[in-house]
Amino acid sequence: MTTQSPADRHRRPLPVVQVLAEDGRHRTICRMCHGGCGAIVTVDGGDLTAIEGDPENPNNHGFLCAKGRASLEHLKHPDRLATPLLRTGPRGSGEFREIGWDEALDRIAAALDRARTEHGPESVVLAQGTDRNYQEWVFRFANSFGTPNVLGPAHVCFYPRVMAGILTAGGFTFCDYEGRPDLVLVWGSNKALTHGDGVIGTRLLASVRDGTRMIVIDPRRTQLASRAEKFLQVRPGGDAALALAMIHTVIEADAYDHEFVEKYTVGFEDLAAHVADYTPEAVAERTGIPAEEIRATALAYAAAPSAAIELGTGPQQHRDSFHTCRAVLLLSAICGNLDRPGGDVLWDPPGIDGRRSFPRAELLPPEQAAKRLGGDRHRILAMSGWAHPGSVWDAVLDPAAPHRVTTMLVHGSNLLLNYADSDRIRKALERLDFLAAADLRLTPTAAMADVVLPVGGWLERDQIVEHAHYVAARRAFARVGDSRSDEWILTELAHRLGLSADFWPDARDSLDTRLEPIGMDWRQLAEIHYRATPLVYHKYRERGFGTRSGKVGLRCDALRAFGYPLLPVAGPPVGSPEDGPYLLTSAHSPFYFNSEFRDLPSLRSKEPEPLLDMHPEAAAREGLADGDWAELATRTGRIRLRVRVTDKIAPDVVVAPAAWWYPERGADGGWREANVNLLTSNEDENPEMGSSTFRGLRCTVTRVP
Ligand SMILES: Nc1nc2c(c(=O)[nH]1)N[C@H]1C(S)=C(S)[C@@H](COP(=O)(O)OP(=O)(O)OC[C@H]3O[C@@H](n4cnc5c(=O)[nH]c(N)nc54)[C@H](O)[C@@H]3O)O[C@H]1N2
Ligand SMILES: Nc1nc2c(c(=O)[nH]1)N[C@H]1C(S)=C(S)[C@@H](COP(=O)(O)OP(=O)(O)OC[C@H]3O[C@@H](n4cnc5c(=O)[nH]c(N)nc54)[C@H](O)[C@@H]3O)O[C@H]1N2
Ligand code: SF4
Ligand SMILES: [Mo]
Repeated sequence: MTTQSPADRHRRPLPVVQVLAEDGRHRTICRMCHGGCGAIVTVDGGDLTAIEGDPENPNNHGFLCAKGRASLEHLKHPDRLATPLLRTGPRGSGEFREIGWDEALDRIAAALDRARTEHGPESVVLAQGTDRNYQEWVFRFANSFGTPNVLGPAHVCFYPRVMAGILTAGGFTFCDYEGRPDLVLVWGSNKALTHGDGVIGTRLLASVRDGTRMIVIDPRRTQLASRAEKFLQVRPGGDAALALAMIHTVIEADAYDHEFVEKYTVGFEDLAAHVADYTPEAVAERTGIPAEEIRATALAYAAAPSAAIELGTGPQQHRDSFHTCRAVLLLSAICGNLDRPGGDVLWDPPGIDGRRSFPRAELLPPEQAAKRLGGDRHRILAMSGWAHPGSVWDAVLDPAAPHRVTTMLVHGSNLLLNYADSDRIRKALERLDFLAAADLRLTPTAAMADVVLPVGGWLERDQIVEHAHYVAARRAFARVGDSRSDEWILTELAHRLGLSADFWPDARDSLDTRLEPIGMDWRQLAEIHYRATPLVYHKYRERGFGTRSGKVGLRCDALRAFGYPLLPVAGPPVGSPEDGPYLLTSAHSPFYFNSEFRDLPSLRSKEPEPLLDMHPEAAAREGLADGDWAELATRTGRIRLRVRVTDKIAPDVVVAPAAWWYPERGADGGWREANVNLLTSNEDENPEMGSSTFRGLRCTVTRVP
């Protein structure tokens, strides 16, 4: 029996890095984050020796951030999993023994098959973290297997915005920096540091350098905020009220785009009547922004010849998430900014067998789709194809649940760190009959698994990268130990479970098939590396909007069937002052990617400890000084963080980092010490999307002696 915990790494041999590419410089696409920067990898003397930004890539023009530059450190890290592991000790103990791939896959297939026979395919949950360009494989596997239950962070990560877009305007929008907006509203997004799917922050900054004006709406005075012409320091959770008051102002001042509203929208009169009560004065306290500032911002936005809204996760991790996203989209629509150059452009897929078609939703029988967990409570989330996390934990823990969950296969998600109420998740993972996890590392979540599968990271797989404005080839340059890709694993499991008809003999064969619709094969794409797809504006003039009415639903009639409000509303704040004097929010770190990379020395040295941002007045009130340890608590739990005193936030707001753990602290990674999701819960989730409240929670802060 071997013990596989990071603390024991010096006793294990370093994983062997097998180099698959010839000596030379090779172009590829970085995936240390969502950004999709062009990168050049140098192979020299049979080793991967350097990585740099690709000056010819139109997305990043040679830029590579600190995380991108740490890619080889990540690839060759001593804690990389090199072989499949079978659990030998209690769940979470980190005691495993090495096994071969055949045994690992046979065991997982047997567990999935047993669950399918004994409890129905819906008792198997496929979990998937934030998208890493293989998400469509997880869905295809689930649909083919017959389970409607794919669990992911969609409810807090851009799906409120995606679904608001689809239901309102027939698609989701992204900012057209190429078209040089006159103004950009950066709303709860830290884009310059977090980047976005295929559209990195440097595009925003380049546009600002070229004259785009910028207004930032954020509880923190971020780097972007200090460069903006206006900064609105919104209270966490105040965004829906703010957006509605901006709509109110634009309509009251008659500053909207009459022609667009008349020709291309439905429900304007209803919207106007609905926002009548959302005066800037009425929302000033809720939003923390003086009425005059709200008015001035709304009018500046409406007056801009073209304006784009960069809407981040800040406003999407809250009970109002869906309504906020709808309200922001309506603001854009009535000001004529939809699908206009320099505005909010509707996503048009680049035509490959990609995100939309590859999952083969039609493989899932309707009676199985009806068993999607949370589908009765969070109808829009279910409609988007995702199971609701809180409902999944219920289905594991409640023996009387109508659709029990007994088995889970996790591809790239650190569940214990990233979902609300981590203690409850831990109980659920303990209760499962069988848990398998595919990851690069033995995370606190993978340490709970019965079988752990080692996967290769972004430098270790041939993959099609699909974005609105390009298709590109990510290449495999190395293999670490005996690790494999998620695509390979799912294909091998499919063959063992009688699902071969929906897959390929070898996962790599799929690459050619997926490119067929654009008249290419993988070899050709790999050769040209990057294929731009030109943006088309004003698509609605010919095709209409992809909604039932063909117009933008200011009043969203599609919501009637679900019993949800047809016009966006701002709910009351979550919690009450008795729960604590501070409003807690969180943000993603510039140097980590969610729970990843705290084990990479070059990045850890930049942010060695979990920091709690507090205003000087608040720190003084609690007897805390910069660098002190403090206990942060909510009704749900308590954690310890180091205080950083800063005047970049309001006196009654505190900010904690998302997803902090200590990879150096043994198998459980100290996951209960600084994990902000020990403080969050499945209460207060919104009906539409089930979004957890990660932003705007009542809390207390006390000194740790
Ligand atoms: N309180 C609070 N909670 C949050 C957030 C917040 O802001 N505040 N943010 C939320 C958001 S936006 C998101 S997206 C989620 C993120 O939730 P997750 O997606 O679960 O986040 P990660 O921590 O990135 O976990 C990903 C895991 O996948 C592994 N991995 C990396 N690449 C691959 C690969 O190619 N294949 C496989 N199989 N594994 C891989 C990594 O080692 C890591 O362990 O967290 C959410 N949770
Ligand atoms: N470096 C790095 N890059 C990342 C990630 C990472 O962890 N690190 N994670 C990736 C993932 S999965 C995602 S989803 C994206 C997220 O990218 P962003 O959307 O930029 O995410 P955050 O930094 O979590 O939040 C953005 C801003 O919202 C603010 N905010 C907090 N609460 C509120 C609120 O109530 N209202 C408003 N208006 N703003 C609020 C925060 O102060 C922060 O500045 O980044 C991706 N890229
Ligand atoms: S921004 Fe993201 S994609 Fe670009 S170099 Fe950094 S980690 Fe890689
Ligand atoms: Mo995310």
